[in-house]
Amino acid sequence: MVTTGFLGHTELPRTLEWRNVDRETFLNEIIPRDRPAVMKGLVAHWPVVRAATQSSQALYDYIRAYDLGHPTETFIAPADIKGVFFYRDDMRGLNFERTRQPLHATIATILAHRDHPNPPAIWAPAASGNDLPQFSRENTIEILGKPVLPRLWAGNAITAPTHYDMSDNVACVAAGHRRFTFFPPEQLLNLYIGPLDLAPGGMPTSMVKVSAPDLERYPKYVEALAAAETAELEPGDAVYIPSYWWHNVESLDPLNLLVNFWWIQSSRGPASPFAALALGLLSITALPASRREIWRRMFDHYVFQTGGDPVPYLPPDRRGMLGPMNPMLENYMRTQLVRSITSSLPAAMREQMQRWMMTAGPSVDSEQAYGND
Ligand SMILES: O=C(O)CCC(=O)C(=O)O
Repeated sequence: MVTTGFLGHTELPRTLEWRNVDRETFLNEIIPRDRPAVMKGLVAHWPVVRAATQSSQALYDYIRAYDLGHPTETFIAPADIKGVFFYRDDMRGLNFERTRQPLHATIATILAHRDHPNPPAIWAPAASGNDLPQFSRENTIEILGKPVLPRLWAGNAITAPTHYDMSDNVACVAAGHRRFTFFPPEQLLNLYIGPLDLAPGGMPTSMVKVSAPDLERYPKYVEALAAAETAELEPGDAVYIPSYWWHNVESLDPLNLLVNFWWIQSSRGPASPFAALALGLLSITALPASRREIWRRMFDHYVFQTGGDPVPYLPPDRRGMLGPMNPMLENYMRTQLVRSITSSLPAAMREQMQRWMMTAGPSVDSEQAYGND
């Protein structure tokens, strides 16, 4: 492995910092940059931060008092993964086991291993604030201008490998220290993304381990590093992570708690762009190059609208799916899509899938450990 002669991830330029951030500063200075921004002390007043600053036991007691006790997804792995929740070396799965237990039970397990020299890696990612309603009422941020459901991330010294989320994010450190490494969205090619349908936290993830990059295998990662920046947060600090920014997050203490707020600031359509990518892979990638090229132009014209309004010559109310969306049109398009993608399935499966997709569909939670909506 080559690891000399390049900037280590801890030596990168620092993410810009703000102090005393209020909603105006957030809206007028931070969001328009469309880059990560550290907001020092944004949540230093939070009851959970005060409890964590007092002691780990006080933090546990605080969470225990408010946790309704619903099981939440929890990842556990032996010490030899060195805290990095990742792919297995043979890529035939992930290097951890999943279980479900209440958040407070996970914190108790972490504390029980606290003085162990080689504890297992333990991580409860994205526990829902709905399972701790009083917590969610007491620890809020004003800068978003509306209530947003918090998610709690508790773990020992673990690493969330480099991934992006489709939601914007304000991530607040409640306990322990966290090091973020950020890469701009356009570094996609230099980050060597793993399989789109198998990723440690559900979202597309870089194959490069930030703490020990294999530059022989992933040489262009050096270019990603040249565009990267880093931030180390302490309890009470927060960081704004714009959607699609790749981030690797290292929890640095024996007990760490992050509370994040995923929200969507820009307008968006009623379906997921990620689903469009999957459908593109199903329908276009296998076509001959000349046909793919036709579709590339079709997408540029209709979807990306690189030439502006694709149908200025049609009256606005006669544009069908090229016009403004409304619930009837949206339902019609969904029905057509479901028919089209299920048509080649065996009858029983097709009927079951059509019933499922046209009624409830998967719940947001089951799809989105990492905000893949
Ligand atoms: O800090 C962590 O454990 C991961 C958090 C994260 O990936 C996020 O807030 O999007």
